[in-house]
Amino acid sequence: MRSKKKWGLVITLAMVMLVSTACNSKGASNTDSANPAAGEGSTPASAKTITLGFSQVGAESGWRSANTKSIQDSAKEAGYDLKFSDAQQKQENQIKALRSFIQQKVTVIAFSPVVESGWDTVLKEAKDAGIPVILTDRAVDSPDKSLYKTFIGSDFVEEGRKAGQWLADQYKDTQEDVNIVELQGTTGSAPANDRQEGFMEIIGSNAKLKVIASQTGDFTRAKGKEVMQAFLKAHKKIDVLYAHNDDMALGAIQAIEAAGLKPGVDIKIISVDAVKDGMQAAADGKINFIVECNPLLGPQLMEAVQAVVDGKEIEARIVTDETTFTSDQAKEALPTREY
Ligand code: GYE
Repeated sequence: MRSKKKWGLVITLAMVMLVSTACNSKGASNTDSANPAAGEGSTPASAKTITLGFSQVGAESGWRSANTKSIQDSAKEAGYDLKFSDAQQKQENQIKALRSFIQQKVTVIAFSPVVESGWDTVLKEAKDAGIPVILTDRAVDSPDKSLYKTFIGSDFVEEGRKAGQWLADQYKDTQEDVNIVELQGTTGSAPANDRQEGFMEIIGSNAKLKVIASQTGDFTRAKGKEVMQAFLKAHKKIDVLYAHNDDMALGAIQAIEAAGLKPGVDIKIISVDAVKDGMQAAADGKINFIVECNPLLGPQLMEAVQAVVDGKEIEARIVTDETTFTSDQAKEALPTREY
């Protein structure tokens, strides 16, 4: 009995020693492989938690809410530590947010610039601090392309062209003037500038298509409604409304109905985005044509962040795929629409 016990103790001790050596060596090799730069006393960013500082424009539209959710969900899925900041549509707030990200030494900064101009100084500060910047959704007009790694987002000029093309096709045989009013997005923003440019480029070839009034509705429903009310007061004959986003079109629809007119019939409506509420209005025949603008940029952004951190080559421009919807197509697409 005694000797059996003794041998048992010896075996147990031997096993404990074996296991602990195995653990130690495993632990050591783990550390080494996870941190190839350990000997040099620094950990590469890819082995640490990536901190992503994201400065969002605001919460002005259905598009923006879907975009924010996409970024938050994808960052979580990628395991990144997301520092999210809402600029409430003010450039000064975005500049403050970017400076605070620089101070916090985040791994990567991404942002959707509210307007196109005025970014060079702060972008230079990020570059000097060695923090890579990725633009999403909206572009900047900085001539120095080395200030950011890539720009992920839609081709807004093309969106404007698609809107113009639909209109040009509808009225190609018109003998009468077609009076168009335009609700522009936020003044100075890339989508407002570009959606106007693309639209004018196409309709410019038919002299009957006339933009009789054009004003900003700041991409919001409330402003869209207010400006449309003013348009209706000032102009007797309005044939078409071109709104740079669904939310402004939805606000304008309220103003048109309040004036005793039928949206989609008395006044044809074209808008951009194709968010659920816009698609519903299209399915109801109140919006005649929507150009899609995809807000689900989160997965592409996280891929780009990883590539930048890993030091991989990255395309300077990543364009999102988009389509268009007539009323019938909107009706068909609505039940499976994600946002
Ligand atoms: O179309 C609008 C939003 O920048 C593409 O911003 C975005 C635009 C979008 O407020 O609804």
